[in-house]
Amino acid sequence: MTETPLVRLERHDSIGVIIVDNPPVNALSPGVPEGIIACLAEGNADPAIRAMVLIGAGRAFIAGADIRQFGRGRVRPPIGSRSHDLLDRSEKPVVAAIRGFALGGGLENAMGCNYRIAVRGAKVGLPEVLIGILPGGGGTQRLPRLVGPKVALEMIVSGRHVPAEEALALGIIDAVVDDDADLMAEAIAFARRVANTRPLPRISADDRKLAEAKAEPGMFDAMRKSIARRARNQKAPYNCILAVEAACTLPFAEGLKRESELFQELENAPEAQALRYAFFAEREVARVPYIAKDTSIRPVATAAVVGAGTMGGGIAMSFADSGIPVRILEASPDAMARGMQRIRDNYATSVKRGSLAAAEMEARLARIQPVDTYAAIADSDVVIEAIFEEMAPKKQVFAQLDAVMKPGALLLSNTSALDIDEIASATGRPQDVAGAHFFSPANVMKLLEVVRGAKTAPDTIASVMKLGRAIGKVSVACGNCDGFVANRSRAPFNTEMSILLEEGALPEQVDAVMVEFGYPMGPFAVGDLAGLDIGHAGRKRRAAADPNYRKQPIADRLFEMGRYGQKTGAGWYRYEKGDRTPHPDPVVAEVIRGIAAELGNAPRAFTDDEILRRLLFASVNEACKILEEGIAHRASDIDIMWLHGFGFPRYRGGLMFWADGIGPRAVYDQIAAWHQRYGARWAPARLLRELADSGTPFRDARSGGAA
Ligand code: T1G
Repeated sequence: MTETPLVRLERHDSIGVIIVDNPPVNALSPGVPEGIIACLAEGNADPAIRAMVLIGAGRAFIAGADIRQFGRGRVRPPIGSRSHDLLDRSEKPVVAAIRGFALGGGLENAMGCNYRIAVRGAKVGLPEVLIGILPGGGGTQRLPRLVGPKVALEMIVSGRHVPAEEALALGIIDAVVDDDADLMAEAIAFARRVANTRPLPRISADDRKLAEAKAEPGMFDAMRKSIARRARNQKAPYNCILAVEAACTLPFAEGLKRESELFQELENAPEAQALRYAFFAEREVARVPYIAKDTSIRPVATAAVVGAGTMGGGIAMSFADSGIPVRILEASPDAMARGMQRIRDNYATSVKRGSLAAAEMEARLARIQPVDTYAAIADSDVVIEAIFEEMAPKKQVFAQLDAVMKPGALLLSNTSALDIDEIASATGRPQDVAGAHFFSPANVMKLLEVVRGAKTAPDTIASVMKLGRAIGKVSVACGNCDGFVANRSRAPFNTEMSILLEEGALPEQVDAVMVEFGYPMGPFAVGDLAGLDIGHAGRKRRAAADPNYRKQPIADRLFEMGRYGQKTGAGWYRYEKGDRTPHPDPVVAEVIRGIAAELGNAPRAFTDDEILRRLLFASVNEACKILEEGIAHRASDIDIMWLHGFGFPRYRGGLMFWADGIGPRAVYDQIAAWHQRYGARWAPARLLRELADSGTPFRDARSGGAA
């Protein structure tokens, strides 16, 4: 059977339609740019063709360059001979017809055309910065000419997708047609109308909008200043700015050369390698080994949450934000009132910030219905228990749910660590029970840890994975153990933080190391935000359940002193009234000095590298244990959890990807040395030893052992 060509030219009377057909998203894989060039040449050479359309088959226009080709030593075609270069020199008019998305090289090819039309639901953008590179196909030179350098800067440095209506208003596209219109017919009609237009509009030949940069030369430095915090340690965002600046200072052809130089600096840099890894790892999480592709998914049209506390309210908001009506069950009227007020306040804050329209806030609130009986939630498709972290009350809730919920309802617990099997044992339908662990604040954090119990049915997990994506989360499936994957892999990091202080390190030094590494906030500052009282209550519960649980004397001392963090004006740090800026506090240093002395630890200096490796290697070692026990399916799943659950800097790929930069052998040797010095908590995982001996990268480690 003949293969469908990646690109073909169809003749519709005097209009040539160039169709890109490279499922699933018409990426510019090898052969696609060549196909566009060949069809364009054929159309220009055919006297019967007066104008052309460039369109994508399936659900997309073109999703951009094929990201899988990067970093493989690919040969980039010379400037002037790329598809967008040739489109820009076509004798006959070319109309880009956009559905779905035109992203990266997709939009760059569209901007090489003379005109662009799109369906209303389409989106366009230059998201290259999100994978550590920059628009390398003329995008940094054409977009500033199309919309002005200021808007171009914002679009290219943010990488955001722009809806068609906004793109029309900005001048990126020339017309919008209804989603249910026949896009090809509309584009052919548009091409007919412009077939005789001469001279043809060519973005590269129109510098008028660049004058904006002369009127506001400070826009580039202002952009550099505005991204300084979130672009820490990264190069791509700054090269994006330089490329747009070049568009405003160099002739077009020179600008293309400068763009190419700036692109070359990025493609194989560690930042781009890490961001490409994260892009594909985020898609790999959806592949759960025990779930067959054709597994039926239980539809979720209505939801319910049990518990109107911080987590329950945030979970309810996640459903309401995604258009799913949700009932929130809380027995205590006071608790319900507080819970509903907290939800309203959360939305009001977004409205005040301008990120949510007031009408949308009301629409979302209308989707959240407070109820006070189990009967009122019985017909919900899914229910998520989000009461406090104690097993007995959770089992009571699940016994009640078992008694009232309709058959096939998904019965989920938001527990962050407790045994899913024991919770399921409170019901007669363990196959419908799973963990759905949200991260606080639940309406903001994207990670959803989907925990399978011994009797959880595969289709239950498949349904919860899809439900997570439907409410804007990144769903990651894992097995059942104390702390599951995210918190269990993070626990040794927290232990090591405490021990470093017991050895005399100060919170501000540890936090400075982690912020310099790329975290938005240091772990001790985060502790002050979350509340030392919350941490203390958690440690008390764990100590009651586990006699070997290691106490944290310094944190406990601060709690006893009433230092709960920001909420009391002092915790690990001191805070000025009404200001959330953490200030090192000599009182804390004194507590640390005293306890370190009590423990017999002589004062010593700590290098930043020791602090960083003590914290992260502890978690890498635990991640290896989690993998060898089969609790996580693959190392990259753990990385996605760290990116979306703990704010690990995305441009470092994730915990395990970062460790590969040091290498399993070096990590093993260091952990083995700390095992000699500190004892059992640093015993190297079996899998770590195997990876070190075999030279297998951490990122290739799979459930049950090495790749
Ligand atoms: N290259 C290769 N594969 C891609 C791809 C791409 N650009 N985009 C998507 N895929 C795969 C993806 O891995 C998945 O594979 C499947 O397609 C469906 O994707 C010169 C240098 C387009 C908005 O950064 O943002 O152009 O898992 O699950 O949710 O200046 O994919 O099925 O095996 O994400 O509907 C710039 C990246 C490239 C766009 C669709 N373009 N893609 O989202 O589906 S660099 C991008 C996306 C560039 C030029 C530069 C999204 C999407 P699998 P999906 P989706």
